[in-house]
Amino acid sequence: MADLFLLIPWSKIFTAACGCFLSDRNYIHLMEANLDALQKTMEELKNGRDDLLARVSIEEDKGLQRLAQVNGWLSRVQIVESEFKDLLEAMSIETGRLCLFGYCSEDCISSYNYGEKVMKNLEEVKELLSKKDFEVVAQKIIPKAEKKHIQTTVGLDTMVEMAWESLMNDEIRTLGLYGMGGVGKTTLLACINNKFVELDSEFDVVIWVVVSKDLQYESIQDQILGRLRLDNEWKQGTEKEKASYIANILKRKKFVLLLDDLWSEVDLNRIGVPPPTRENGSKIVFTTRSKEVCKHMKADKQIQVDCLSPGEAWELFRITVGDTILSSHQDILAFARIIAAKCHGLPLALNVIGKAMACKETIQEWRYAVTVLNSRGQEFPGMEERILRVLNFSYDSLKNGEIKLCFLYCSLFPEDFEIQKEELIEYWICEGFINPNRYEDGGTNQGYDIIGLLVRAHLLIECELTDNVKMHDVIREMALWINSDFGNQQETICVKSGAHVRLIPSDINWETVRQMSFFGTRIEKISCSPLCPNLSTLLLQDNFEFVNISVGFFLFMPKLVVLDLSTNRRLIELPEEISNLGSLQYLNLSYTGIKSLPVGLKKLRKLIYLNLEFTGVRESVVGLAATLPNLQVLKLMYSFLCVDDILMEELQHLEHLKILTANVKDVTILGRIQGDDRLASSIRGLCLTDMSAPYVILSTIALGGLQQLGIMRCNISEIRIDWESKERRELSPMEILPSTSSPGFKQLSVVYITKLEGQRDLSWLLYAQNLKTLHVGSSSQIEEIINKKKGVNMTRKHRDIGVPFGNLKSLLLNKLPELTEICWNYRRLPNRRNLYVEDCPKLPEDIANFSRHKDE
Ligand SMILES: *[C@@H]1O[C@H](CO)[C@@H](O)[C@H](O)[C@H]1NC(C)=O
Ligand SMILES: *[C@@H]1O[C@H](CO)[C@@H](O)[C@H](O)[C@H]1NC(C)=O
Ligand SMILES: *[C@@H]1O[C@H](CO)[C@@H](O)[C@H](O)[C@H]1NC(C)=O
Ligand SMILES: *[C@@H]1O[C@H](CO)[C@@H](O)[C@H](O)[C@H]1NC(C)=O
Ligand SMILES: *[C@@H]1O[C@H](CO)[C@@H](O)[C@H](O)[C@H]1NC(C)=O
Ligand SMILES: *[C@@H]1O[C@H](CO)[C@@H](O)[C@H](O)[C@H]1NC(C)=O
Ligand SMILES: *[C@@H]1O[C@H](CO)[C@@H](O)[C@H](O)[C@H]1NC(C)=O
Ligand SMILES: CC(=O)N[C@H]1CO[C@H](CO)[C@@H](O)[C@@H]1O
Repeated sequence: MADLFLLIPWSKIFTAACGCFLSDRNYIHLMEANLDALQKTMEELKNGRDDLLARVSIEEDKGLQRLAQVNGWLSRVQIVESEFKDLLEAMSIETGRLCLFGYCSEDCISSYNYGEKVMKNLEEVKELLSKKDFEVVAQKIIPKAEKKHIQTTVGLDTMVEMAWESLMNDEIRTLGLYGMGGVGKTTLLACINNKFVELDSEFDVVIWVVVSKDLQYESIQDQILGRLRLDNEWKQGTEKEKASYIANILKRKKFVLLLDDLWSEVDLNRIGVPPPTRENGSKIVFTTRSKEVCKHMKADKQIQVDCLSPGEAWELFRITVGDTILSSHQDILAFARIIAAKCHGLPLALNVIGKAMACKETIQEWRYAVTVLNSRGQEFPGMEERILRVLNFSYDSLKNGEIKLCFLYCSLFPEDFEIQKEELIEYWICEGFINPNRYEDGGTNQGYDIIGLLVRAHLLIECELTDNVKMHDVIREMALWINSDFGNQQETICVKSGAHVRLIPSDINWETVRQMSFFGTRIEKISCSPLCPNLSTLLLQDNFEFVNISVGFFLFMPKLVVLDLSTNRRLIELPEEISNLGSLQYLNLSYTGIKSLPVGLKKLRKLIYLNLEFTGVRESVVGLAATLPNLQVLKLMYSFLCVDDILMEELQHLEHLKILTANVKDVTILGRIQGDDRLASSIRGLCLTDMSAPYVILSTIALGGLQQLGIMRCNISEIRIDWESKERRELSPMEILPSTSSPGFKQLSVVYITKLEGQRDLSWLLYAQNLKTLHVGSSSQIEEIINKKKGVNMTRKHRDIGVPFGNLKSLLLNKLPELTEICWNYRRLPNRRNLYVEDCPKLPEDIANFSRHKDE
């Protein structure tokens, strides 16, 4: 309303009001002028505030914290603005008065006061305006505490209060929380953590560390340093160096260290954590399943985390199942109470079983559940065992055998390990758990469907931020336990992970085992030749001391379908006997030291997945198509193998190839790949390497599935994006989604560019609307990432190309001596949380400064 009023010119109103007895025309003019000025200045102030807020938000996205001065200024602006609004509203009354009762003295006095207020407001606005140019708006801080996501705290509130009270007691420096798995210790710790966030306590920093069964000091140190330092330089340090970095920082701070899931004593000294003394007021809180550990850690106080009381347990179960189902029938309610009681107040079990029951709508299903839970009548000594039995019901509720196998398979990965969804699905396909037929585009929706199902059943946990899943450790134990109980006590899944495994243990029953995992151990070499008639999966990745596999090892594994040897950097060769693995379908050798492939590889005719990314393999693969005719997935990116005429021909002969990542050196080869519809559409990753050419054409249509693009050591003056040449071609029936008019690499999410010459800007990146990660480095001619003219031109042409880098999550720029600008509307970029700039001397100060801070 007030705004509408502004449309009527002041002068007219005042002329109509004319002769007030103070009818000092000067006064009226003055007031008129003041109001005019006030509106203009206020407008300026608002713009100033918006600009400042934008600046602040950029800094805050980088993890900096705004200065108190800035906050003060902003709240003053708010007050002044609301005064201004009042004045605007009063204006209609004032002018009304002037018009109707222009001669009444009272009204004139009120109008005089009004004028005075306008004056005052104007002065304040002016003053604020003069102070709007803050040189610095925010400063670097490490957040004191980071909020944790908590699902539900039913029944935990008193526990939290009790733990908090103890912790605030000066006499208590180390607090131990112990209790069985699944009882909610981690949630309790998370509640404590969040209390620090909410209360803005006097502690300098609250650090959360996941320890877990297989105690690894370096991992603990990495988590702590990741929290304490904004740079990355410490990453190269040895354990000792890291300890001294940690000690150096923490000795100056009043800290809280939250250690989740201790299985044995942790030597704080070795980590570098100074003992929390009374003077320093620092605190350590840890959770563990064992009371012993509390003693060893010399906790000043131990608190047992108990299961929920029957009332609380029911409450949690009720909420998890949902009232709609429970109230649908009196009997269901009764059964539900019985089932909830079976969970013995263990929150994990209540959650998991509750979820399993949430989709059961008939009385019959509920009755069946009760029967099953009752039938295993034997009593077990340990609570945990009983709980596992109960959780087993949830497993039992999984629809079919394949889904169960998919679930059990996840227990092969180490505790707390985040499993990439796509990776998991590849394993499942090879194991034959899910439909091996890929869609034309290489996708496998069935796999994602099952993952979704397991997540909803609380059997897998979706990781925050990443596209990964993991298992609660009790659920993982359950999976291992279920497995050990099958088929007359014969173990079919065998998991040996963790630092303590240095040799292949002798207690493995190779005869019966189907899935074997030595993921992340300290094994140095394998020198046995076991008979494994039923072994189908062998996971051997991430064993950083692993150097050699003996000749006999692969001799008797006739059913092996999955062999993962990736991330064994010291492994440089494979025995020829790998040729005996006649059933092998999946072989991951990425990140190994392997430089040449054994000749025997050519006998693996059933292979459908081969990964050589990041290896030193360089020999040509003549005869690949003839020897490995079933390959569906071939990953060669960042190896030394480049697509040349020979490899090109081989690739064209791989009839079933659906997913390819490759390196290309030669422009004409690149053109030929894009000209071959089938081959081009299989490309997921492409690295242009050592290429020298005046221009390169990349077609958004031919390379529609491109997810990762690398450019290394190239001299290319122009990268042209071709988005129309095939645009009107018939859509293949698999393209179910309606094609939108906007051109671009819809799938492209990662771009790495290093040593690229010949280009001043990378404006073509605008065609990667969904880019999440961009690293550009060591390129001497790049001046801008996105050039304004080109960018504006492009967004004008394709309206829906949208904000450049609208989805960017990580931007790393280094050694770009000529870089002056990232993007013209850089300030509007969302998600700049992970911006790293190093050695870009010409970048504007506010961006460069941030990286300078990080280097300190
Ligand atoms: C767990 O559930 C499976 C599947 O129904 C069943 O075969 C097995 O006997 C159960 N295990 C135990 C120990 O109850
Ligand atoms: C192959 O191994 C690498 C390194 O461990 C891993 O990142 C990748 O996801 C694996 N690929 C698949 C499909 O499992
Ligand atoms: C191997 O698996 C088959 C079929 O599942 C089974 O019949 C056989 O007993 C297993 N062999 C051993 C030694 O466990
Ligand atoms: C691996 O072991 C074989 C014999 O078992 C030996 O010939 C070979 O030199 C070893 N390789 C390495 C790298 O130790
Ligand atoms: C890049 O190629 C151009 C010619 O295409 C050449 O003049 C220039 O020297 C090359 N730059 C580098 C760094 O090799
Ligand atoms: C803008 O686009 C037009 C054609 O669409 C082109 O002729 C012109 O050169 C472009 N301008 C710039 C600066 O790229
Ligand atoms: C950047 O840092 C320099 C010196 O560290 C300082 O003088 C300058 O004011 C800073 N600029 C901004 C915009 O923060
Ligand atoms: C932050 C703090 O108070 N640090 C002190 C902890 O105690 C040691 C010695 O006990 C002092 O040197 C630190 O200054």
